[in-house]
Amino acid sequence: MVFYKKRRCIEGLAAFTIFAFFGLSALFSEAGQNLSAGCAVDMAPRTPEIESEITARINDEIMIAIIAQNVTDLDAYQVDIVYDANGLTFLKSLEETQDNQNLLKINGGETIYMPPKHIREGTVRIAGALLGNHTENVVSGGGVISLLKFKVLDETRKKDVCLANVLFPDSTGKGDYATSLENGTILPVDNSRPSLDFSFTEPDKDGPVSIQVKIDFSEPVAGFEKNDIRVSGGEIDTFAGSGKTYTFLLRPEIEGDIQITVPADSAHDDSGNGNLEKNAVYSFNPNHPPSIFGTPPTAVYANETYKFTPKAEDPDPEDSLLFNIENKPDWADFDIKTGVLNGIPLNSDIGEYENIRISVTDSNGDSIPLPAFQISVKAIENTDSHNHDKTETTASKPDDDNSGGVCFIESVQR
Ligand SMILES: [Ca+2]
Ligand SMILES: [Ca+2]
Ligand SMILES: [Ca+2]
Repeated sequence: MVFYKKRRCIEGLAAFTIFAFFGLSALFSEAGQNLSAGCAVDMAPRTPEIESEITARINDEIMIAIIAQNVTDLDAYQVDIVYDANGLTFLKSLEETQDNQNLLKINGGETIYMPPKHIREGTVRIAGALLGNHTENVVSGGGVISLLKFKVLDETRKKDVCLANVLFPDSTGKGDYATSLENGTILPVDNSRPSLDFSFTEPDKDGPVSIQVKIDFSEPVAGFEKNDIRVSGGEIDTFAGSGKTYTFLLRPEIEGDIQITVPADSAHDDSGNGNLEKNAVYSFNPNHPPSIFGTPPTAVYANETYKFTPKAEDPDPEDSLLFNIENKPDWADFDIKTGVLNGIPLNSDIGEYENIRISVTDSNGDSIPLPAFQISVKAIENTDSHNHDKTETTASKPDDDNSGGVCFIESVQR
């Protein structure tokens, strides 16, 4: 992966030029204008890209490259490298390696590469130049101008390697300071083990019984597969995911608690740290539909009370029940909490009330109806010979009967 993160290191102005540093000014050819030149730290010189970050462990010896960029007719350079002296020890600098030819040499010129100079704690200065005054040897473009080797003293924190006072001088003693600088960083070693969390999405009550399970790791992991997940009481379907997030469908095989486990070291992070074990329990309690019973009276005399109370149950202890009615007669009231249908029809209500439907619904929306029924509201017959059946009706003797006759209550069972 290639990063191009810029960092600035605070560094005092270099008080002297490369000429004071070398004392070799007479030997230099003339550099071109390098006002737009840049310089970068490549933390991994063996790859062609410029990497701004690497990870290194304590006691590792790391080589970094200093890259001149966008130079014109370059024949000399001077660069200060400012590093974290508590986390790194500077070991040596090199003009070039087998893998990295020095930019100044690409046109066949001879060079001088000065020994690195520790100008203060945590700052080393490097410099190099073409020898002689051969304009055909000056170079343009970009490439390695120096390599530096450090030893890592501390792997627990980030350590920066910054550029300062990057000077591309000319033979007059003046130089152009590169203003576009790309620094490097040594990242701390990752010793942390990935952890993970489960989240569950409740099944759609109308769909097939499956629970959407999401696993979120604390950092990207590799090597995590369906077979890494142990499930007791269910099956895994349609496993997918990468990096930090994975999903699958859990198909329950039992009612009650389903155990899910991701064992330790099922997956690992970029540094090879295996994950911590994680257990979860999903309580699978599918809804059971309610049931409703009762035989509504199907006839009532005008001016008498009609009352029907259905009985309903639900196996799920958490569920509460609500009743509903369709085609309720206008003369009756209906209580959605008890299901009671209750009223006194008047003479004006005499007639047939058909297709009355009472149903009960549980907290999960499952609904069960009674068979549709009808109620006949009849005129009172002026006779003594009616039988009473009060099993489902509440009889009440009228204290005022407009018809003047004797009142009887009739309950007609379906
Ligand atoms: Ca590289
Ligand atoms: Ca980690
Ligand atoms: Ca239920």
